[in-house]
Amino acid sequence: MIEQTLAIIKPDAMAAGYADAIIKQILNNGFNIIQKEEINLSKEEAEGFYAEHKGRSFFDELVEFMISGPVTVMVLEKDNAILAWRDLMGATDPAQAAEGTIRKLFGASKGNNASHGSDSATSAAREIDYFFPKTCCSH
Ligand code: IDP
Ligand code: MG
Repeated sequence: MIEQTLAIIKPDAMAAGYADAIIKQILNNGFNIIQKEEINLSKEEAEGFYAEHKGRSFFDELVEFMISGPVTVMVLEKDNAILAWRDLMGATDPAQAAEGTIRKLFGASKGNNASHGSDSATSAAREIDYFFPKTCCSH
């Protein structure tokens, strides 16, 4: 099934100059990038985006990281996009991520792991709507 998912190139990867290489990987893997915007998240936006993690030990660190510099937010589309993008990113911790994945190639640590991807259809609909209202399938 053709799906859409939300991808973010996180501040670490943006600052290191990896954005173009990551976008190249996305296109090489057959995704269509149907929305793309470089933005600076406010603290409130970052907290709201990661609301599911509120109360976790790493929440404050995560929010500070996500507002530390610009990010690129994108809507990716292809067959099974949600799982396909999670697979291409690799495991949350770059040390555990498979060879050739984006987090393995460009991530430095479990926190600074270069990219975000929606983890389910429900998350994808919410996250796409969070940054690109009226884009996703839920409308
Ligand atoms: P995911 O991004 O692979 O879905 P989640 O468990 O949803 O992973 O965590 C969201 C983000 O929070 C991670 O991508 C990472 O940036 C950060 N994070 C998760 N666990 C830790 C941790 O133990 N220490 C620091 N940051 C973490
Ligand atoms: Mg997650």
